[in-house]
Amino acid sequence: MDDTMRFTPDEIQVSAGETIRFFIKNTGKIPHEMVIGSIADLKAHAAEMQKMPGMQHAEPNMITLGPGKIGGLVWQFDQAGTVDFACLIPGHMEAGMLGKVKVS
Ligand SMILES: [Cu+2]
Repeated sequence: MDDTMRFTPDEIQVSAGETIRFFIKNTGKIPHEMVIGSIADLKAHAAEMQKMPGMQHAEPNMITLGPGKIGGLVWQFDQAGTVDFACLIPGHMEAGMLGKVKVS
């Protein structure tokens, strides 16, 4: 994750049923997060965060990392299809900070 509002890579291929451990590094100078979900859920969550700046949250589908920090996120992809992920810090997803996991 970096301050150009990008995930690298922003597209990941996995097989249905696989459990993936993501190792994530924030190489930027501001906090970023990775939240896994459908694009509809991500947008709803982003709207909530706009209303409550500085909202603290910790759920199994997400991680927030400060500048220079490294973290992990484990997620099982059960079904074939596309799962989205995004940074829900206000303005980041809108600036393009999102990606896709293609499950086949
Ligand atoms: Cu971000």
